[in-house]
Amino acid sequence: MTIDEYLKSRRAMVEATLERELPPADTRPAIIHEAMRYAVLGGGKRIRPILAIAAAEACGANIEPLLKAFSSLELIHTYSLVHDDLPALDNDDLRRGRKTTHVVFGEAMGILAGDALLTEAFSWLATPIGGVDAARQVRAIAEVARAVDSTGMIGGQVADLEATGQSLMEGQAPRLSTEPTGEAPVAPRRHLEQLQFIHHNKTGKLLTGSVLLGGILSGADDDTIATLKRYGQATGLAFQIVDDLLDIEESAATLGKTAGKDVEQGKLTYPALMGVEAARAEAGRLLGEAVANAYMIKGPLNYLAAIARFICDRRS
Ligand code: GRG
Repeated sequence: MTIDEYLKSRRAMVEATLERELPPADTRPAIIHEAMRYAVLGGGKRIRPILAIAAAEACGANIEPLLKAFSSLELIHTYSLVHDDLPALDNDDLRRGRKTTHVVFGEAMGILAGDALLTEAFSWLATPIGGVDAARQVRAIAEVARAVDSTGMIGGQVADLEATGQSLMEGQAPRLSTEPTGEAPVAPRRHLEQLQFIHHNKTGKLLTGSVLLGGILSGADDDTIATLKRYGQATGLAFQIVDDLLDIEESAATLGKTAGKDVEQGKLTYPALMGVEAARAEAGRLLGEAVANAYMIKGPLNYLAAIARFICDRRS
């Protein structure tokens, strides 16, 4: 199976699970369930559940009974997108090639749909799974919770807001290496550290948590979990650097979301701090690290390396 066939088939499993398990749109009160379904079932690469599936398969698990737990990752991810697009945060009206949830359903419903998706996710995670003992499942749930709490994804988002405000206040909006001088910017050490903290927490922890969810629910041993964690961290950081590069290089039509926003908002990003070429090189180095760790897992079906490559080569 090629990586494209693999991604297509696993994405179909996730889509079917989301479609089946989300409350029907006419569940009372209908508007919140319509908004939840609109937000979740509107496209998206489904990378996080696919990473969990791939980790579980690399560990030799039968993924069928685990699909509901894995698909909960997409609910968490979608909630973060819905809230990030709200007027108080990014104030965006385009996501996954469609109007954002709050634009269609109103701001209050955007807030509540995000809240409901996060809660629904933990309900899916806590649903008993045949063949998985309760202690292992509790450990997996705690891992996902830590990935997105105030020391994880939310902490990363807060640090991002602080950094954006700070660079604007100091009149230090990062300078791009694509400016006419062609010179690569010199990244102050403080900014690089801050940027690593933001990316590690805001994006990296949920991606790593997805891989760990797959490993833990499969009953992987501690060494394998540690390898999966290194794979997830390298892949997660590479994912965000590529996202930063795509924001500069691609159009809104290709991305399905507003392009060029990072520069407009004076955001701390890898290309802004170190230049496009150095950012691309760093993504390549991280890809190497991810692939090396992926190959250390000797399961029967291992697409982890191919997924890391897909993440680095993607155009949206
Ligand atoms: C809870 C408000 C709030 C924010 C948390 C994750 C996050 C922080 C905000 C979402 C917006 C953002 C730019 C996140 C960075 C991670 C990222 C590149 C998300 C896009 O993920 P993809 O490419 O999107 O997997 P699709 O649409 O394919 O699911």
